[in-house]
Amino acid sequence: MAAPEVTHLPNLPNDVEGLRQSIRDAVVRVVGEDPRQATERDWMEALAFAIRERMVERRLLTRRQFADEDVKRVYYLSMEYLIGRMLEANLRNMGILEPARQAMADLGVNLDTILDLEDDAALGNGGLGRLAACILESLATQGYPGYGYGIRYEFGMFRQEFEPYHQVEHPDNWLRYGNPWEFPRSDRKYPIHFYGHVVEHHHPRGETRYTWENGEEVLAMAYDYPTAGYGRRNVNNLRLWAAKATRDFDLRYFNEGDYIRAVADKAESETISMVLYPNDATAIGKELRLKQEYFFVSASLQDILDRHLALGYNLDALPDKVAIQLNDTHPAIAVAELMRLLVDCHELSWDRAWDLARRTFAYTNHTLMPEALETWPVELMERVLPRHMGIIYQINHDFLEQVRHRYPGDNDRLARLSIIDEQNGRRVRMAHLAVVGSHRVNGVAALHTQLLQETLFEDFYNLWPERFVNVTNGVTPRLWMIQANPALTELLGQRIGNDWQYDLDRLRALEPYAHDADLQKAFLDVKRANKVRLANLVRERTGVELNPDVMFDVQIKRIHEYKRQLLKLLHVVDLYRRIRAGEDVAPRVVLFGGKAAPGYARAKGIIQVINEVADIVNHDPAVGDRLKCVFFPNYEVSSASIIIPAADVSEQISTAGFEASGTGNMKLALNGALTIGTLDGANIEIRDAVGEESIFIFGMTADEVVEHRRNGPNPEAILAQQPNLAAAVEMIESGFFTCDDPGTHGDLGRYLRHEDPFFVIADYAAYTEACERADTLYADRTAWAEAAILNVARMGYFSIDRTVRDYANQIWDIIPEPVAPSRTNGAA
Ligand code: C3B
Repeated sequence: MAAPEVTHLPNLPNDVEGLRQSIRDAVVRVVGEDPRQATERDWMEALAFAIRERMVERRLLTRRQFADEDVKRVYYLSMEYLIGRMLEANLRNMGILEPARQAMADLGVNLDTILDLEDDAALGNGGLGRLAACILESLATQGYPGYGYGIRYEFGMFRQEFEPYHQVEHPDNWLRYGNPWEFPRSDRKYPIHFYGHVVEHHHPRGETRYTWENGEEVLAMAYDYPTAGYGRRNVNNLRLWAAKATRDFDLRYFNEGDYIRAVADKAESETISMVLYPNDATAIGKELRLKQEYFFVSASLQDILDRHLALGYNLDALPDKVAIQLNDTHPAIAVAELMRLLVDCHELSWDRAWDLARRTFAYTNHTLMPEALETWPVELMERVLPRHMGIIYQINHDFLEQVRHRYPGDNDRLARLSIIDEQNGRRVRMAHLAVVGSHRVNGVAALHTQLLQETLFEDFYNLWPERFVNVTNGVTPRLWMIQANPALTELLGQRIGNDWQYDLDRLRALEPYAHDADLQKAFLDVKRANKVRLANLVRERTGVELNPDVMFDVQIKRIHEYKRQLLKLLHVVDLYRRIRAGEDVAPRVVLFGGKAAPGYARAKGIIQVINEVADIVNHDPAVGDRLKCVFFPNYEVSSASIIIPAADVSEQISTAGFEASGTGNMKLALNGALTIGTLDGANIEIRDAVGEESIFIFGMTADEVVEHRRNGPNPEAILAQQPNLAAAVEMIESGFFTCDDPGTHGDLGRYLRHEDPFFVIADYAAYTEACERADTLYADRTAWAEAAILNVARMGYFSIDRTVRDYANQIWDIIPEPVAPSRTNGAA
């Protein structure tokens, strides 16, 4: 045992005086600047260091308690974490936001100015990455022993600019000034192998053993990001891996005297963690991507096994002490890697290892889109990960044996279920590997899980119905209400107290006041103030003036054909034409935000045409305040938290059957926006929760979409019957909105008239009818306020805390372990 003074933790004070002291000291000791000359950025860093020393203290207390209590831990493996800014969130969750504000003021610094200096940590594309960030925050808030693993990308999601109409991508150099939140762990490094070949060792009595030889080696080094729970002392950890060259990478070239080549090779091996692939819901199929996936999975599993053994557990206890969640198929190679570690490195028998692996893993599917389903050519897998290819063959062999016994002679079924797709040039189906290697598979909304069972995983569902569960997504109220919408948070506090911050179902206490005229007025005042805040930001970013007294109609999400930004755009063009023709239309601001994958030409074309239409509409004196159209540039977490509280209407208009869940729909509804939506993803559950009168549902159902496709859609026939829609399409394709080449939009016209793969034309009439219902309600301010208040009151189910409890109870079998106050050495 070490002496008490060695094991003692510092116990830093959290009052204004103590914080001021820490911040002032940090300017000198950490930033290395004279407080007399410190810049705002120096103060920001000093503040971050003062917070992080408090976070790490609680992190260590949390870790000690988890070890003492023998807890089961969950590890969340995700290629993406879309965290956003950390300073304010950490201050809030640590419970020191207000004392820190005062301490900074005492030092002559305005906290809000400082908060605005921070870059977003954008290590994700969209919904999937943001969900991962919400889940980590909730795990800590509810006191669950839960850890994230991912990649420390040097460049996150690209920064989007318009030049002037089309999207241009700029690198997101988010680490350029260093990062005060991370703890580099130079002692936590694991070797990661690629390429080489497998050698078999036959043992006369016993199983054949395999070694993976030669090839290349890269090191994965850990960077830790403490994650604080709100209103609790628990601080969990997000561990991100960075690639580092091994020391002997260069021997060969150094010996040959080729110094430059040797150093260039070092840089090459470090590219693994260099950049996030900016693709949302499309598989990339590049060798570097496979290497990224394996890199972080292998490092994470080695680390998990190390910790498990260091805590004194044996490997047979793995499923009792460890749950591993695969966030989509991106980490699915984990199934083969854990087998390799258990069988080749720890010398377990194959059958024992397989039993442990399957009971440890669970897999979340986030999409049914065929182009998002990852498959790797067998040839590529054999070259990059030869041992894993062998393991996958063995897993597949054992699995298909089982299927053969269950369905003798059904070869079609075998081919459909096989982990290897023999039809398309032999490919490894990662989703199949994930399902076979997991004890639970979940979809992310009720409809999505149902469709998984009926379509993508139908054969698996028939085989193992007990493996399939639904866990509907959620969002964290700490970021998406308390931080994003302080004015509504304040109002809620006055009316119903603050319990909802921990238990979002308590928002229901608002329901009885929905017709209260005072509350309605206060609610509308809050919304208006939030619209003014957004209008200021829009003016700053785009120069466009918005009138906060008209409806703000918002569609913010990745640009994708199935999400149907074109449907909203046709509505804008239709309204514009009618205004020019002297018709009286309800005034609105239409705001789009979102990025297109750089290689997704159709999505980039959609951005361009929206920008072109916006430019004409916003400058036409005949229009004035009746219609404004804005494409908000570089939509990210920090701008989402300004846009969402200002929305009156939330556009959730994907083609039914395509949006797995959506989470923006939840954030907007929670902030009092009314949804115009299809019966898709979680919209259905939102409708069930808020009631028909607080949502504008329209369009084909998922079944009708299938039916419509089967009948052979005919957009031209529909256009012939809808003169307004036909006129809008014509206006676009005729080049009305483009200044340079009028032919540029001819292609878009052809696309809508002849292809229309996501049924924008077929759903248009129903869509505009839903918009008109919204306009009518909006004109009645009392009725609108009531509906919006009820909407807020009934969104409790969509808290990420409920989502995380569902995972904990149905999948992980873990329980909360709140850190006891006594453990904090008496600290508040
Ligand atoms: C998204 C889906 O498109 C959303 O419907 C869903 O709400 C979120 O995941 C979270 O579950 N998704 C994504 O952002 N990236 C993918 N590769 C696949 C799905």
